Amino acid sequence: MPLLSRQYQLPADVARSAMDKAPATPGILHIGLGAFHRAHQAIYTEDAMTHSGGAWGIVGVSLRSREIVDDLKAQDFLYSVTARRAEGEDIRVVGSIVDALAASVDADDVLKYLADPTIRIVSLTVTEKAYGLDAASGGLDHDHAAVSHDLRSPGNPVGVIGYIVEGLARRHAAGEAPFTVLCCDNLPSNGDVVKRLVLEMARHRNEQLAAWIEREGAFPNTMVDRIVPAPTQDTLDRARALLGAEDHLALETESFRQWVIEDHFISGRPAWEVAGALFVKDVAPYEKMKLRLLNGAHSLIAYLGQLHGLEYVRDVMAVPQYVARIRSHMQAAAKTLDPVPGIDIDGYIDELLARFSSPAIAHRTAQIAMDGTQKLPQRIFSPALDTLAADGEIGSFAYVTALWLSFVSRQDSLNDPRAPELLEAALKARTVSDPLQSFLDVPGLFPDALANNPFWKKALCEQMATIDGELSR
Ligand code: CS2
Repeated sequence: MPLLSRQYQLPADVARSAMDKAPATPGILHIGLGAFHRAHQAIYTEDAMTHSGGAWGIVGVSLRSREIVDDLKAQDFLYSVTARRAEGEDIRVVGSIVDALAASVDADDVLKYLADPTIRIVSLTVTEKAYGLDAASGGLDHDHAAVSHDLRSPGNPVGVIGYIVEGLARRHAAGEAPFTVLCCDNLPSNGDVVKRLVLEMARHRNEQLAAWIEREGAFPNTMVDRIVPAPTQDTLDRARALLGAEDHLALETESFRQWVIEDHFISGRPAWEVAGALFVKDVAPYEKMKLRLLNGAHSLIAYLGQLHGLEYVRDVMAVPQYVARIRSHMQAAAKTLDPVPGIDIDGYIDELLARFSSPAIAHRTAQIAMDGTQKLPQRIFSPALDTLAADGEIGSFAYVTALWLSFVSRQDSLNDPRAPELLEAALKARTVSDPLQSFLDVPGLFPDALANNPFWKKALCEQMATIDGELSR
């Protein structure tokens, strides 16, 4: 079986715009080569270049995995994305990535690209936990391994913030303009968050660098959305059948995609709007809506699924009583939102329920259940605090949190950067008269305003009892 490459003759029914042109000149360096970027921004960028031109080829950097970089190189940086719907599927080959580097072995090349003024945008999808954000202070977490390394050794960074600061420092020293930093992770005010971390690390090196970044830099906020399950052997098998070639990087996704971006770029940007991106002055209402409705409901679905032995999101959506609960959770979360220009929230909720239910998408509840400590603050705790402040009904937020704690309590190992503390709290909870308190006592697990709120604790206790009842039935 041939490997997907520029030489390979694709079957006539596979969209191949990428392969008919020479690779674009690099203009973007993207850190985080996971499935989401390749099925979202890489496609918007390719479509923007196809319609409006521009030298916006993507240099992909992987901070951890070398395998993905080796696979991209072996396939001339090409890979396929299949958008799956109940009624059918569309496969296309994407070619907007033009180079790939593994930071663990190519650090010097990554830094050379970052210093090169032809790179005008540095975009990021590294997951919530990679930033080294201290949720309580909003600043850098000095205990985060990459943060503490990069504060000590700024010239040889290993973490995402360290790379950005070193790249900007080189631009500053050379008298060049900074690059725009475009965060595409599911964090509220993601651009503002990254800006604060970058400024803090830059200030640690020298005040002038920080002042220059603050004055000249740009960190637009964004809201990104596309459900992209981690690829499986089935994904690869189906791509092989459609392509007639091996594609070790094949992805499957839903056909829906959305991207809302603040239009603040220092040295231009691709015409992403021609590919459907929405440029706005203020992303905050869109971001809040997406994090609290889509991602919040996703966490609810994930822990329900994990506790009830349901492997995929669509399996949870096949149980009517769960769907009712998911809808009512989204309705509770919707009460905490600001008006979102151009969006009817009830319609948005219906659309989310349809997306989650799609039989064509195999999205593992285990995938979403990972990293709860990094996800629940913006998805569940923030709307819970807003609801408490408005004297509203917090039961649903307490229910999701109680599901998460029940899930944690039933695991021997966890995929979460705070796994040791969580597992220790779970162990302690088994032996004390007030089990919930062992979780509430873990420093920074909940915002103080929640951990110390008697109504929250009472609601959590009630929901824990409800869940124990549900699980013993
Ligand atoms: C999911 C997200 O894994 C998760 O936590 O909630 O990855 C979700 O699929 C995307 O944000 C959808 O845009």
